[in-house]
Amino acid sequence: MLTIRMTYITPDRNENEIIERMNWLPGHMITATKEIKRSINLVDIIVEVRDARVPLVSGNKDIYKSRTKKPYLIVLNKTNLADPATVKLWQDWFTEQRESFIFINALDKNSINTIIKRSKQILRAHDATRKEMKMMLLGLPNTGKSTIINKLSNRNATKAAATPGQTKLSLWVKADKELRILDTPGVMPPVIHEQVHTMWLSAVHAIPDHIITPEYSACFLVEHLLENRSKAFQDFYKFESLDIDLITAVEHIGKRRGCLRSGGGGSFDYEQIYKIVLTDFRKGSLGLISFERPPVK
Ligand SMILES: Nc1nc2c(ncn2[C@@H]2O[C@H](COP(=O)(O)OP(=O)(O)OP(=O)(O)O)[C@@H](O)[C@H]2O)c(=O)[nH]1
Ligand SMILES: [Mg+2]
Repeated sequence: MLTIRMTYITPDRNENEIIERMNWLPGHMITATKEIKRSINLVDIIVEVRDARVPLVSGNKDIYKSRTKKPYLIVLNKTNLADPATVKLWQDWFTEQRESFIFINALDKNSINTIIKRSKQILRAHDATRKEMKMMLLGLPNTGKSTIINKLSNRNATKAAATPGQTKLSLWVKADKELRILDTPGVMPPVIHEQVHTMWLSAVHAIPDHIITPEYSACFLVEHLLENRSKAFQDFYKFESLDIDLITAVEHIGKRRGCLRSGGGGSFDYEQIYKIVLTDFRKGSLGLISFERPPVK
């Protein structure tokens, strides 16, 4: 198991406590997982929505795929936030694996329409006469399931929002005469084996910030961007050089964004800096970042 350094800025933070939280699986997700497994029989096609920046680690496929022979489409969403060169590597990899997959950006309607096109193609390969389609969308929290359904049905049929764990109950939405879609609550895999995977999932906000803490998530991101010599990160916060340590980088961001504690004394409001870093990253201001690369043969 790859162990990442968990001693960030707050000196007395209990490292074990953070590691224990790696496997975040609240009660409603356990119930939802059971319900999803039951509902699989009601649908014609399963569409699993993942995050294009972590194409395997944000996947849950084995849980469901092993239980069904239903047609299965993997949708890699938020491609507009992923590194284009790494997306290309993944496209080749998924093609080699003979998976049905598409990379999309759910904020773009054309992109969303490709889900319908691909699903119809896949279904017709099973049953050439089929017109109506019942589709289930599943995936980790915050991957964009509800956004996709709202765009497909042209209304806010189900709640979509920037915090993970928005959808708590499954909901059928009629998109048109021929298409009904089941929105399901985002659920985490039962076990995450690698600490660094938890950090990736927290960075892309599949796990809420209070679980790993904004400090660990933001510091992980700053270290990742420093190590990867991110030009966009350097330009956005106007670093003269990226040959600096974590604390210097965090305090530089604090200075630039005026994150000083009230009452003077020149001490930094670190919590404010962490929130800024996470928000800027998730908006895409710190560049197009892919965390995971395809497995090497
Ligand atoms: N940049 C970007 N943001 C997206 C994309 N798709 C969805 N989002 C945003 O991601 C956030 C989560 O979207 P939701 O549709 O609520 O995600 P969900 O999968 O339904 O989440 P849960 O119900 O919590 O499982 C929202 O703020 C969306 O606007 C995308 O392709 N690109
Ligand atoms: Mg949702």
